[in-house]
Amino acid sequence: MVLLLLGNQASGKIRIGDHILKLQQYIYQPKRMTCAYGLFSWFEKLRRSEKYHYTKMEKPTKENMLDLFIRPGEPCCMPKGNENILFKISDEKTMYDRYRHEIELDEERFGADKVKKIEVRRLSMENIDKFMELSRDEAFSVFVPKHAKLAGELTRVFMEAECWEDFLALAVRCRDKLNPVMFYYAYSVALLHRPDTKDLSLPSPCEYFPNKFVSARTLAMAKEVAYVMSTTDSKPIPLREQKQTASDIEPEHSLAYFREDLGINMHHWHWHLVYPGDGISEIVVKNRRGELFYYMHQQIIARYDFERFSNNLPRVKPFDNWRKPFDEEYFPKLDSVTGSKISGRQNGAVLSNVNREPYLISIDQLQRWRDRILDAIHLGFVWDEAGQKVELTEDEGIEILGNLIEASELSKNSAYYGNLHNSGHVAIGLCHDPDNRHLESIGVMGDNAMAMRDPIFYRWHTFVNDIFRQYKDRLDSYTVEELDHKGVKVTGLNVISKNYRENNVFRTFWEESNIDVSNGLDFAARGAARIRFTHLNHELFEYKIDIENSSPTETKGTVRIFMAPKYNDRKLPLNFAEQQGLMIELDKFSVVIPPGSSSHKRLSTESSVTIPFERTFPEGRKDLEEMTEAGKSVFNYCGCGWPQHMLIPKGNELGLSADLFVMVSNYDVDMYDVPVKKCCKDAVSYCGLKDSIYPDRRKMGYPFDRPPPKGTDGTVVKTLDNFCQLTENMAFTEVKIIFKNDTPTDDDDSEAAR
Ligand code: CUO
Repeated sequence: MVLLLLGNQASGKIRIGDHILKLQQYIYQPKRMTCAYGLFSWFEKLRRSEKYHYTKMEKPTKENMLDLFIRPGEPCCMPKGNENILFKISDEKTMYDRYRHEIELDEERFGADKVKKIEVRRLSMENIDKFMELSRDEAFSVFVPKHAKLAGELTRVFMEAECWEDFLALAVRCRDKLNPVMFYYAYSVALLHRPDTKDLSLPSPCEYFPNKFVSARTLAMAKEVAYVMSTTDSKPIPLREQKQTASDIEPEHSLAYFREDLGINMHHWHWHLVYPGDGISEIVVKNRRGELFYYMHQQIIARYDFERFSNNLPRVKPFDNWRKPFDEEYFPKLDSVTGSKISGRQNGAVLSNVNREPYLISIDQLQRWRDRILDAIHLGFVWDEAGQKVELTEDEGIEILGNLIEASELSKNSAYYGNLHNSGHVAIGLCHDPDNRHLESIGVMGDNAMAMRDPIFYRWHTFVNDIFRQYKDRLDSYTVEELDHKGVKVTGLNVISKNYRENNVFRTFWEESNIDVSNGLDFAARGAARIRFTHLNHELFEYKIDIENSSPTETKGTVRIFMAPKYNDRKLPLNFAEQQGLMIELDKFSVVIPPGSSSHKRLSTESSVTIPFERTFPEGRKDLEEMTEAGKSVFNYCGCGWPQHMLIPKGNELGLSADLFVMVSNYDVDMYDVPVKKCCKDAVSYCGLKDSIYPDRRKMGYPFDRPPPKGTDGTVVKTLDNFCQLTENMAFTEVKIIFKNDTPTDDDDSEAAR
């Protein structure tokens, strides 16, 4: 009979399953049950194998690698995305221990014609158990050396896969077994760095880990909307950063729009993916990596202080007394990827020794590391692991210190100088439960996608920046020759608002933008779930720089645009030394300067420090796309860069005064001729150029990274005006930043949500 059935099936006329089901119904009668049990089991196996016989398996495409980001908590055997993609490995029993039987039912649940099976290569991975040392529900932190090493090792495994198909096979094998945050960290780093995958544009982390960016309460509402609406045009759920984490009683909460901004936190997450501290050398060793660690974080602090002045708050104080209770509490209202609540920090909490595997940090040790680093700075050299002196030269010093203080794998001597910055993140992140007696996991300071939400992040990084500052203060000031571009004179600097047609005014305002987070809502219905973010933005503007070239031939220059507040929070004018530390870079680009007078224009959306608006908020604004080339090429950006909507600080309603500075330095001295490679593009100033050396030979922050030089009168310059008088290729102009406080109301919220 079986042969007959198989024969009919082979002819393609009869489905074997139909006959087997009839046989099963016959055999299920009680009297025949016992004797037929063996036969039934065999039939059942045959029936299940038939599904695979009838379902077409497809070969993966490289783009399928991005499908692994969809619903990271749902196993690979659950359909992913609009195409309902399922990843299959022939020995899948080793993959889905919990769902060994259930996964075979997938087609019955979703319909065989509605799923698309992607057949992934069978590839053994002998050391997978090693990566399972970190359980799935433990908090992963790249600031913890043991975690960073493990993630670095996993990245190495992914990097060494012979082709992207093998890489995909390994990733599918690991995805459902390993700690999800560690897996996605290592997977993303490898995707960004492998020659055969670096052209893929990674999804925004908010789309697959929305819990790191959106409050648990809002996500619960998003799940409800996804379940009820199940259409792509459901109304967005408002997330009001200004109301999300604290009330106005807390003065620091007035900065929440900056600290909790989606784009800023995504930038920080992405920066650490591009510059991991551990892993194989082709990932970690990057041109001027240590210096960029210093500069990118220095710019964050300068921008934060600018925002503080916008809100009548004083500059952030360094967190340098580690025995004193914290002044600022923070309660993030976020859940971890695995569902537990991310702990907050009470007012009066104190830093104490951390004694919970794998976190072991003593404050005495932190102090020793700090003192040894300061000794190195003031002696002018570090001791390397071989006991040799390595001089902190003008050229290499900042690079050595960046890697030493962070500390990355490139530290000259991690046994002696330790792991100061990373350990500080961990110790602060665990101050609420340093010995694990309450089984609370690490706070936001332990996660680089969330750390910038906490006010203490800025105090910690101000402390770190002050160490770098001590090194910079020991260097010579720039000479006139080092600042000048002979024959080049800046004769005019204006900024023109495109819509208002007014000079030297930046206009800022609140704006609302949506993101669909449904790809990150594990085990929820498959409808769209759009969250509406309220964020700062500014009117599109254009710089106009007038230059006079007195030489008879054309020349090239590097235009460097910075801005600093003019007055402090008490409305007192800032001197040059103070303004130097507050200068935020707005743009840097090269120009060809013909002989005589010329005018050069540059749009705000072309900034070298930002990634396009649409990269943060993919729904984007169509009118912007029409206006700019940057908008059109948005998907050529890899994702690292300051968000365009946060380029200009908030200012205030009366107009915050600031100094806009421009320098046209000598391109022949500044720039390497860097070949532009065909791949996605990051914001160069804060992220470097992918696969290339950093495209500026000057030190990062030039010309404001050294002590103030002597002015034309022979005394140290005291004002920006004195400084600009040193050479003709520098100029500044006073600008106002006017903020329009048009906050959407609660009524708008409720209407939008329902
Ligand atoms: Cu980016 Cu402390 O390194 O945050």
